[in-house]
Amino acid sequence: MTRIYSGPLSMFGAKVEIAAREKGVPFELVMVPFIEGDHYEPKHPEVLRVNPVKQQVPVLVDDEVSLFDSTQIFEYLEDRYPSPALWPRGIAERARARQLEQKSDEVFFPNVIKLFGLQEAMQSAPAIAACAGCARFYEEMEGLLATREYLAGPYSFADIAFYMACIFADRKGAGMTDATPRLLAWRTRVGDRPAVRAVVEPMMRFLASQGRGVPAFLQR
Ligand SMILES: N[C@@H](CCC(=O)N[C@@H](CS)C(=O)NCC(=O)O)C(=O)O
Repeated sequence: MTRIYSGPLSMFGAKVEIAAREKGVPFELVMVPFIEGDHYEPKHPEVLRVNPVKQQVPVLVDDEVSLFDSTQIFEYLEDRYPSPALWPRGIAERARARQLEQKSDEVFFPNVIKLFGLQEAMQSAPAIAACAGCARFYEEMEGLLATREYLAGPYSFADIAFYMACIFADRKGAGMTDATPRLLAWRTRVGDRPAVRAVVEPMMRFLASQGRGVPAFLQR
């Protein structure tokens, strides 16, 4: 049985869980301990075994492989469970989709990470710059959606990654607005998928149980 180690507020773990659900992979979800200050402590022994230097979730373990990093795990899931495909078919389309998935994590999301530490200083120059970085990225995605329903054409890992990043951006004060109507419609389309709801709803319940804000668009 495949095991996915994640955390109750891990956006990277949620990416992996959504992908596994989309592909119908039978898996056991192990939620690692989570403490105040949003740290995952004490580290789970399997996380330490598989990811000893970074000590981060998500981690995936099955009979054959043990992996860390959500993007690496996406690649494994696609190879191991090719259907339904979550990368487009053509080589060029796949390359573009992979780049989008990586940009979501490494171009868009770093703005959100900056905002984590600036919640009491949202009018400061670095917070304004981070929000502007998010807004620029939303505009770029809005442009892509002029000709397609999903970021890379068919629904893909790129949508999963960016949807989760958008939830955290919204929580931290850099949510999308009416300036990007196609992106708002995309968010509804992705958020309505059963695999996405199955992962996001418990995460929002966890936030609510802690008295923490749930993005307005997820308050069903
Ligand atoms: N690039 C990694 C990032 C993973 C990551 O940042 N994980 C966070 C939780 S979302 C973590 O485990 N942090 C360690 C901690 O908070 O103690 C991935 O895509 O999986």
